[in-house]
Amino acid sequence: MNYHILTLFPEMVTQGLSESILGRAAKKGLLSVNAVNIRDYTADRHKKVDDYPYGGGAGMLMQAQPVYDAWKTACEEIRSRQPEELRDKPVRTVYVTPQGAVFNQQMAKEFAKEEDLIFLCGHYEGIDERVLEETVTDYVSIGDYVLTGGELPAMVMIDAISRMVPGVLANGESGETESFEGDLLEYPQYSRPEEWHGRKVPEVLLSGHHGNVADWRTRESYKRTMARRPDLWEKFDLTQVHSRHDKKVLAQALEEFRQEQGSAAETEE
Ligand code: 6GU
Repeated sequence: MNYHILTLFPEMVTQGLSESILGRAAKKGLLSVNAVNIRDYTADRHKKVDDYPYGGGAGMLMQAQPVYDAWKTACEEIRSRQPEELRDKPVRTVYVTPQGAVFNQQMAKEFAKEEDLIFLCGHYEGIDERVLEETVTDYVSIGDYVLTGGELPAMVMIDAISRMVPGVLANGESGETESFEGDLLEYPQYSRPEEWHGRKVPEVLLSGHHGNVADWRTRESYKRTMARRPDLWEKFDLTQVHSRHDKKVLAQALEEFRQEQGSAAETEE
């Protein structure tokens, strides 16, 4: 995966993506991060990249020319490496904006299939609409709140996309979280010591009984999702629970959830 990030703050992006798992993946050649400074492409002799919006209003807009020339240069570099049959396919260009579709795990998986991705990061009050019309294929947000620029959201998306690229996660780690892929929350986990601040690790995890451990984890995932993310639980497809055994585990989780809700309500009284 080759990322091309068009930004006024290239160091922010390169610094943020050079550590930990993504840094290791870059060293292995599984991904590359090409941060392009939009200011390097301005035709203005004072290196200006912004101007006032027509019609008035607060703030400044990024101008079309430098954005377009930075994008075109990235596209040409990508095209020069592509086989001829891909030349007609537009280069996937993501504009990170709170006005986009909200990013999720499914989108991370889809983007991970691309060989190259361009991220366009806005600043100030936005970017001249005309250059967006000519370059952007995907408008994507990371949630319903407003940030000062597109760099952090681009980094968030790049992190989520990269862990879905084969080989980026170490052996044993998997981008595919169990069989559910973001439908359910993860179960709680424990490491040594067996007792800490008077709190014991659940007995079943010390039992060595793999079947019971798996069932306990499934129940905890169900219960945690019911308690913390009722919106996710409502969408959870119960028809994917097939066997008699799996249905029993689900029924136990529902029962335990009801009991635990009951006792939590009592404590509040
Ligand atoms: Cl993608 N960009 C900006 N500037 N703010 C955001 C966002 C993106 N997603 C949520 N807030």
